Amino acid sequence: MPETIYSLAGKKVYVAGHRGMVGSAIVRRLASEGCEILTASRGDADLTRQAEVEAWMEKNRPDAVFLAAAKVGGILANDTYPADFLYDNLILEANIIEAAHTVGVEKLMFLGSSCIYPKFADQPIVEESLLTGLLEPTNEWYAIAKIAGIKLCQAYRKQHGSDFISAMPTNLYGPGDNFDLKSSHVMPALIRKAHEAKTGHLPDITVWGTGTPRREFLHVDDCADACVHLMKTYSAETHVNVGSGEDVTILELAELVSKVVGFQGSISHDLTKPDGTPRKLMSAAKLRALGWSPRIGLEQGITDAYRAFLKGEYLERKR
Ligand code: GFB
Repeated sequence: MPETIYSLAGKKVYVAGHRGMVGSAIVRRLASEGCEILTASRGDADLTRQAEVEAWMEKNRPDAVFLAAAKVGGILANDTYPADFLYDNLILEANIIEAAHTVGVEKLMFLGSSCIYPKFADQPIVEESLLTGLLEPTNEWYAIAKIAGIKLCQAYRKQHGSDFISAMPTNLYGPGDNFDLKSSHVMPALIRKAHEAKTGHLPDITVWGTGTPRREFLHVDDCADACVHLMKTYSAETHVNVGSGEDVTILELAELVSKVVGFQGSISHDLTKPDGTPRKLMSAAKLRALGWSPRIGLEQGITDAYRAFLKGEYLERKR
């Protein structure tokens, strides 16, 4: 195990985005770190309003920050609301990073996404592929905002010596996911579709696109564990991929979800919906070398996500 260079014990740790799937998983994971967890509801501070973020940071003065707040969504939401995905994410990350610098936060982790990489990057995608080619058009707006977040962390490190680092999670799923069929990612959508087809005795479920794109998935509790690990052991300019190191086709995923849910019907396709990037398997080499690997396999993780869905542990968003 690599040495702890930043202990969270006894620190005031602000989790921005604590009500989201990733932020809430980080809050759960931090429970065993002996730190004081700080969260801000929308009423405490609207993260898109600079003055409110500054005032909240001045008042609460965290030692460390996990920047997991973001406007997120699946392929259709990204493609339909480009202004929201670009503006909201740019503004909230800029507000939090600048305010963190102003109040002297010791360490900050910015969370991005695997969509920052070029659409046709060599696979598995190494961290150095950033900015070497054109982005996938369905989510370039979100990707540009996330690339700006990485660059903000690098810029504050370069200009001010700030210990601000970035982690780039792959496609995440698990408790607290968004199961709204228009705005969700593929995993929660397929879980919901398979469940409703099973309970409604429907003959099939519909998969968007051709089913041939490949995606890598990581359970959100593994992601939270990796983020805490990096926060304690990593300090450098380069962002770090956070993934499982394995991918499946969307059709294979639909079959696995059907198996877990117990849906035995067939799978049809809606070819009016986009496929998006053909493949985005990130290299896990750097994170492995830093001493972390995932614990939750895909089938086990889907079983847990389905359990959470049945218990109503999810977010329902309009978009
Ligand atoms: O998860 P997803 O929406 O996002 O879609 P991306 C992944 C693949 O699953 C695409 C297909 O090829 C979709 O066409 N798919 C099949 C479905 N059925 C469905 C369905 O019912 N719902 C959804 N949503 N997809 C997102 C980016 O890209 O990934 C974000 O738009 C972010 O910016 C996120 O980076 C992690 O993997 O294509």
